[in-house]
Amino acid sequence: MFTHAIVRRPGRDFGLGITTQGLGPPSYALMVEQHGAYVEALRSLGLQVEVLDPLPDHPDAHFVEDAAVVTPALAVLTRPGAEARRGEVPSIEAALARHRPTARIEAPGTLDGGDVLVADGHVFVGLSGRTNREGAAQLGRHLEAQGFTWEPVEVGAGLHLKSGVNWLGGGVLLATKAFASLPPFRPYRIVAAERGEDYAANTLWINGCLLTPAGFGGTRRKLDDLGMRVVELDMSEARKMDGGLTCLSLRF
Ligand code: CIR
Repeated sequence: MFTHAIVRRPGRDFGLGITTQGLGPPSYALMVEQHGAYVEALRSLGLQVEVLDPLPDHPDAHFVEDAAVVTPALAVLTRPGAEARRGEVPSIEAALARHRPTARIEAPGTLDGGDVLVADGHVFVGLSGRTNREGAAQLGRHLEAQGFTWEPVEVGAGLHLKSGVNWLGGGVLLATKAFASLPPFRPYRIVAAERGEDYAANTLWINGCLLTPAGFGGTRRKLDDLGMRVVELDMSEARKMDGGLTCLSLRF
């Protein structure tokens, strides 16, 4: 169960962040509204949410998940794969140091939190354009020291591992068709995102409830079949910047 979340309000310059989407320029006003609804959803599920201020000159800084990996006993500060995002880490470190001892990923390692999928005691670490083998291995040593097992997973398509596969609790993963067939995920029950609904794979489990992006009816029906409460959130503006529900918070 999660008790805390750290989020950051998007800055007015958030549209200057890195993106591969080509979905057009995002609206700041709409992003603020959608971010507010996200924070309210977390609070309604019992989380104490700490809201950080926008970080000047870091338009992707509200995607706080990429700057750290938080386990029950440790916060590992990352070394984000995109150089432009490395300046986000010190302010996340300051916020997390109030809750956990900290460790860090060191050069030449790179790691984005979006590549780290915790499935109970086992952790999948995506090797992507942002996370390299060295970064994954460094994180792996921290995880092993705390009793987790872990394994690397090649991220063939998409920005991060969690762009394509997420933990729904109870041994269930939600995955795009491309991720669903990968051997590391065979031991799990897999719910496949509906064709044409890959973005819905970025669904977030919070204390037995599923937060899922609005507008993906086929996948939504499959989530309803799991018998958990499902809450849809409009993610149109974060999506334009390659972001999703998982990357907007650090949960612990
Ligand atoms: C980036 O490219 O780094 C940001 N525009 C999006 C980061 C999304 N993070 C995530 O999925 N964990």
